[in-house]
Amino acid sequence: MSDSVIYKTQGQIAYLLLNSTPVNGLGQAVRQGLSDGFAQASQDDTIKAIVVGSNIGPFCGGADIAEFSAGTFADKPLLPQLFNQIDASSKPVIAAIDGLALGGGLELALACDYRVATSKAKLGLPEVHLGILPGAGGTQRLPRLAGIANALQMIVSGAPVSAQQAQQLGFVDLVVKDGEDVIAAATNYAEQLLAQQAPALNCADMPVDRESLPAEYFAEFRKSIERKTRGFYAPERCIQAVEAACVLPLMEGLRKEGELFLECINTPQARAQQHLFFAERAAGKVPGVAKDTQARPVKKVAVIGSGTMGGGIVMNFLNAGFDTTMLDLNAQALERGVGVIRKNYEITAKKGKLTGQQVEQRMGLLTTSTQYSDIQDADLVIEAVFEKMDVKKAVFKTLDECCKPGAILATNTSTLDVNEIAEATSRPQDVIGLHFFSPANVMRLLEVVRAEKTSPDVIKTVLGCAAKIKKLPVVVGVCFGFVGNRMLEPYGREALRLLLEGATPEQIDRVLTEFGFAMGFCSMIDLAGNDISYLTRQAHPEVTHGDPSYGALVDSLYELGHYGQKTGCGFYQYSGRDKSANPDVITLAEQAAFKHGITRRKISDQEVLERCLYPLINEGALILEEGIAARASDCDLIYVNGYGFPAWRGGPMQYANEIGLTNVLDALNKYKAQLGEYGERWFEPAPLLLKLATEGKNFNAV
Ligand code: 3H9
Repeated sequence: MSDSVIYKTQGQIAYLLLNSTPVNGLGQAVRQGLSDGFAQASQDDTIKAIVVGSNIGPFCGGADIAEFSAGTFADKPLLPQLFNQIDASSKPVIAAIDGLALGGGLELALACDYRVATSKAKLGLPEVHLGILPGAGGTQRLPRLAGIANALQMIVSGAPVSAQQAQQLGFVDLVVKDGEDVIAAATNYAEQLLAQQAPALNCADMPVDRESLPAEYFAEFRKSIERKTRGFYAPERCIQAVEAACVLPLMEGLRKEGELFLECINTPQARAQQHLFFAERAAGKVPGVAKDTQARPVKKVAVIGSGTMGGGIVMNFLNAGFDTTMLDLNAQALERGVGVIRKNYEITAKKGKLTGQQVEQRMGLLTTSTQYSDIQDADLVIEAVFEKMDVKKAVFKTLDECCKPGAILATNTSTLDVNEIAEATSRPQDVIGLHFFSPANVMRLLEVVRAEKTSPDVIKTVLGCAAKIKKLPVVVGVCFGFVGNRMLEPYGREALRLLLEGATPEQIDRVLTEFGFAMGFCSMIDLAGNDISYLTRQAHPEVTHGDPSYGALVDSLYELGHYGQKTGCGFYQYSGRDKSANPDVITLAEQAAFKHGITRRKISDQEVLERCLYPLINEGALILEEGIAARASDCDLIYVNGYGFPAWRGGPMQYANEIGLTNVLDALNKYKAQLGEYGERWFEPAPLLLKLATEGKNFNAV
């Protein structure tokens, strides 16, 4: 037997203990070990019951995800068949679950006859987040054990439940205290079963109760998730599998589940979502930050600035239980800021997502101040003041004077040079950028900007804090716009230029939302306010490389006071929640086109898509080459989590990998030739893109 599963016996009980770090992924060796151990226990007449547990702590994190792209998930023994054998066992099989039972891990437990879990265990079927469905019996066994509605909810949301919830839902038999030896508890349970001569159970004998649900149940469920799952392939296949469980005997349902699983596993979506899974893990490994780097302790946090951004940042830390001081030199603004935070919490409480007591607890962690001397003992200070270099430098100079040695001084700048800010202090090694995305208490992405002198332990510390406040930190280097906004620049440039060449805001937004973006570029600018982009362009003329053309239309909108939603007019006109075309946009576009010598023409949807996306990808390649991002998958995480890029496409770089870098390269060259001087200026392929495409490689090779 392989070392991946330990087989041992004690009296009448055999133990199969998964033994594969880090999470007992069900790779081929583990499957083989389970299969061999199960066969041995089944054939041994002295064995009357079998306990399946873990030798390393957590029960099981499911199938080995790396095997999907490698294709080895199809190497025998296959998980579904193995679990069918366990389900059909004539001897009672008891799962002993500590920590987690996810995906194939829960499916293994469901194939057992009884389940004992510790109170801290989490049980779930997260396959939908990997672009697939539970393919080893989960969609057929869970509805039988927990009921259709509960099973459907768990499978389509992918969200785990606690052991206590699982017990209420009917698929855990006994919950023992956290810290109790779960194998010993399962052994006791097995002994009781044997004493009672309790039978081995088979899911095939369990009915599925479809009648208690209304006839239109599935149709309504589909409607309820429509918006959230737009564009995703797997959720509908999950539903179809559960529908099959309602009408088919177990073995036929399992066959149907297998078919649907195979339909999902070979899709670009499955590859994209699995790419994102590994991308998140890779982002935590930062070049130059050794694994054993000691983090600095962080207990007290201070945020400078009480505006929308400052308030949102404060809420993150209050939510995570940090003592937090919000500092603003303007007492009135400070009071307003506190009011906004309280109001936000009260709205959440009204929705039933927080209790009144929790609101007070969080507010109780907040102190306010108008004096820098009050934050001298803060471990982490985050500045969120006006986006102007002089203002930021003055703040950092003051922080340098008042903060204790070793305090981490972070700036929330989205555009300014963090090296320059760091140099305003006598301790640049303690300075770092923490670029939160708006709304800061909601958005998961956090660009962690590593300046030239930022020390590794500062990076390690902020990564730890980010995890505590439930953010996804991605470490990037210093350049204008860092990774996210720098890649956004060419994307926006092309959208604006296309308006001059003949596209409409409606066409651009439709093409981008059909591609899967949460919002089209024009709607996004209207939401953020084009005054912001105007002011940024004014402050950083270098970004336009002396090209006055593409900003011309949006500048005219700005000059007319049409800032977007906040003024009721921008690329669109707004009346309450209704949005309609702004007829002036075409006239302004025609005037700007005339002024800049641009011939207007009919623009195809394909051109809109290629011209918006490919320069963004090309910028990503430049960013990689310059070392601003450590890996292409970091750019993908930033786009999916901060810019509404469809997760089912895996991010822009993964999308390029999927469609082929040669196609991106050819299209860039085509537009370079086709668009005259403008094309020459903006469509030069990045050397890295050229190199990889020529070598037949993709961005994962970097
Ligand atoms: C499935 O089961 C399909 C079946 O229905 C049907 C099949 C036919 N595979 O996240 P962490 C690695 S699909 C491979 O940092 P944590 C991870 O990459 C599967 N590797 O730790 C990392 O490696 P590294 C359904 C895996 O404590 C290391 O373990 N299951 C897997 O924060 C530590 O991971 C899921 O979707 C895996 N299944 O969180 C669960 N799981 O150190 C996916 C982990 O080299 N996993 N690794 O970077 C998770 O959600 C979290 O990893 C978990 C631990 C909660 C388990």
